[in-house]
Amino acid sequence: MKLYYKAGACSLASHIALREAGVAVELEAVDLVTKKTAGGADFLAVNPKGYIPALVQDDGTVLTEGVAIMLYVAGLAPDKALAPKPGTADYIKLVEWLVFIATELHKLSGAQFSPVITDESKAVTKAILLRRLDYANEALGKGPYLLGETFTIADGYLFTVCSWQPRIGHDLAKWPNLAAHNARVASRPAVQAALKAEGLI
Ligand SMILES: N[C@@H](CCC(=O)N[C@@H](CS)C(=O)NCC(=O)O)C(=O)O
Repeated sequence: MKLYYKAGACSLASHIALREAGVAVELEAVDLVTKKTAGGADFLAVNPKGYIPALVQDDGTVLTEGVAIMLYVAGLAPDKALAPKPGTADYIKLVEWLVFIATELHKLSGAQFSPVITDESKAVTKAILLRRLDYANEALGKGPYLLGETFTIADGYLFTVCSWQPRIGHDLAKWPNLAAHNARVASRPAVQAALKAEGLI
């Protein structure tokens, strides 16, 4: 399998899921401005949506959208319990977290990096983001993970979006539960391996 990624971007969550699942993966970086892959290919031919992550399966099938990729990867390694059994109340809770992280934390944080969004708009979305982070901090509580005792794909995703916060002027120390979660997830061997492979540590 091949994961198209950008170091430290949202694709890190898919990368963490793959490492946690123990799935062998080849990585290829993408320049998100030129839409060229590190190998010089046209990334738009892989994902016409032009964004990462994109996962190319061994049979050539291309899967996009981080949440879909993470759920797919969790399904490849049921023994790793990266997602609860589909249809259970815990599974729905997982989906609730994944959607919240994707549509609230990920997108509101991503807007802060945009070169085209005005400072005025950024200030508005930042205020909403701060409220969402307050909520995540409260709902997570002591955890240790979002669903309780067991690490799931949502934890790798929360870790990824929280790792961006200092770069947009948010000290994670403001949210002690998120800060503790971030450190806890960072210490996992699979996460260390993903960070190392992306050149982040
Ligand atoms: N809906 C997509 C969004 C992915 C996304 O926002 N990717 C960003 C990096 S974190 C990106 O590639 N942006 C470049 C672009 O949109 O042109 C998902 O959840 O996977």
